[in-house]
Amino acid sequence: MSGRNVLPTHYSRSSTQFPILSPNGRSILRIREKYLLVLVVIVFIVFSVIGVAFLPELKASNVYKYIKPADNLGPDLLGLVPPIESGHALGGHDTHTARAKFEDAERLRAKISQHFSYNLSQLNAVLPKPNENALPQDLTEKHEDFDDNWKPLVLPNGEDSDPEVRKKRDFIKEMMREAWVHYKTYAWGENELKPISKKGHSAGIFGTTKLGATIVDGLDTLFIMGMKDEFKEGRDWIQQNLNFDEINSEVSVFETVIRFVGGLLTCYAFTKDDMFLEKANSIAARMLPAFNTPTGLPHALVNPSTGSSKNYVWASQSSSILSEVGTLHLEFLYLSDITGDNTYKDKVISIRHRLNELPKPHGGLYPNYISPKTGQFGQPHISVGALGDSFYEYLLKEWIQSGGKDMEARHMWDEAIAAIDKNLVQKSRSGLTYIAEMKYDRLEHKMDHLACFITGLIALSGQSLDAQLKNHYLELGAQLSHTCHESYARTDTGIGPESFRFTDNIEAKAVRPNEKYYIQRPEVIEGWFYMWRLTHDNKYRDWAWEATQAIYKYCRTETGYSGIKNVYDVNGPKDDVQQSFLLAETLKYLYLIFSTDDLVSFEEWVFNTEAHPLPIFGKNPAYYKKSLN
Ligand code: DMJ
Repeated sequence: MSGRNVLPTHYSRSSTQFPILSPNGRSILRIREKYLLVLVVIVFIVFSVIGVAFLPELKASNVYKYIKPADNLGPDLLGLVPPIESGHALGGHDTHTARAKFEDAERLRAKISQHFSYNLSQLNAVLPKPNENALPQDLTEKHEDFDDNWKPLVLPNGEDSDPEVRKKRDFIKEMMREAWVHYKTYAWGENELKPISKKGHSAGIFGTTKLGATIVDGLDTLFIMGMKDEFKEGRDWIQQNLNFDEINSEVSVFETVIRFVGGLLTCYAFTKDDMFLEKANSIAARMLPAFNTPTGLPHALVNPSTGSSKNYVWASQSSSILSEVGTLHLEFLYLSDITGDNTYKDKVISIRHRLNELPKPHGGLYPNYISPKTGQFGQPHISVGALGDSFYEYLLKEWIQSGGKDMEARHMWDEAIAAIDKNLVQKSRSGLTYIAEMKYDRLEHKMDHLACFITGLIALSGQSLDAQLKNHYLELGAQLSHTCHESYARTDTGIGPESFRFTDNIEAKAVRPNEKYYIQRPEVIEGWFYMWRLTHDNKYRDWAWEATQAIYKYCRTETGYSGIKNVYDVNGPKDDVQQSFLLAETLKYLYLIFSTDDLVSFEEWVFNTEAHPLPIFGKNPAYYKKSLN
């Protein structure tokens, strides 16, 4: 068949009827019409280009700006339509018209609701477009209310009105006192205590020097608990002894920042004692050589005295670790903002921009390894537990710390949580919700104790979203908290293991011998702390109390607290280490669960990953600018 007969005959009209094509496919437009048509097309193209390029409301970058007001459109519109009951009030000479008017209004209201209910909730979840300039160069400059006249903090006592709750809180305070006294007796100035051997202990992360890690890490907890004498002896030790300048062994940049710099900054914010700020500043300065890499992504270890730095030999391809490069921000931002020295802030903001710009698996997941040479992700291992955890944590907390201004951080958090929710959140056979890990796109059905921190933060982040997402994240946080509790409840000691798995036969239980230990980690309790503050559901206090008793029963020795090697064995061996984060985090979160919410309130404070509360910009007078001498 020839082309001539392919087209149906109705295309073969006379020219007077504006034919487009002749049966042989050739144009039969008249020359004048052709010009006219071409002109119309050109005008259309020119206007489109001008519109997109120059009219602000058509710019792609402004779509967010217009989505945001749009999220109020429905409620605003509905607000303009008075409720039907108001029709009665109109009455008067034209009740009938008024009634009809309000019936119309009611129909409109119903229609809008029906039409918008889904879309509105989606739009409400869309936050303004992240913008690199969204984080002001210096937050404190924009703050007019707070100045050097802020007063050292007088903490509320936080006592609950219920005497039973007060008793439990006192019990936890007594555990803190014991941990402190035994450390003081047997290991004062050492990093940690070996409670059974009755001597000092130092993990590799602290190098070979005695840095008093337990003192620095535990000090703000003493302050919160009102243990003034102990606080004073710790403060004096720091003043006289804490000095990183001469340390000639490698220390962990991440651990130093979260425990030492973080702990000192909190003590400064609590007390306004310049000594704390000066120490924090000089220790942070000793970490800076680790950032001298081709990309500015820091190495894991630095020698504070020589400035040489390197990564762990065990890290895949000598990479840096996601949770380590991504968990310096709260401390460095606060330090820069209050001292006016932007060195620290520039480093961490540049890390975050870099991570933000990288293509991410599944649209918002971040592999655990990243090369400081190339800035590219390494092995595609993804985890909300070990190696990944606090990177995610700090995205949300940076946004909180900035008083809601740091939209880049918020956007990255929202994207990450959506991707975690979609790709990693799983249900076990019996319906337990958990977060799996991912390796080369395959799920590993294991959840670390470390990952349980995220339960509360997911719920917390939903608070600023629309009702649908708020409920979803609150529910997800609650379900995950429940699973983390199950990992405790399904052991013989009532304490949860380092990691737990989900198989056809096992749920929320450790499988391998090297997953069964407990080293006084806080994350499960930390999750309950957030859930308690958000819901005031007593089950979180009940769970926290069960955990307190279990830790007391199985970790306590005559001379301090120890980790245990097997949570499924009530007579199992102890590991003979009292971790500094027992004092910094675990006992602090427990104590706060049994306190009123105004003791270190969420309005003014954001907890760093080591549970050191840092001030929130614009909300807390301790976020102000100060010049160091
Ligand atoms: C702490 O040092 C911090 O919570 C860190 O983010 C993770 N590991 C320990 C406690 O488990």
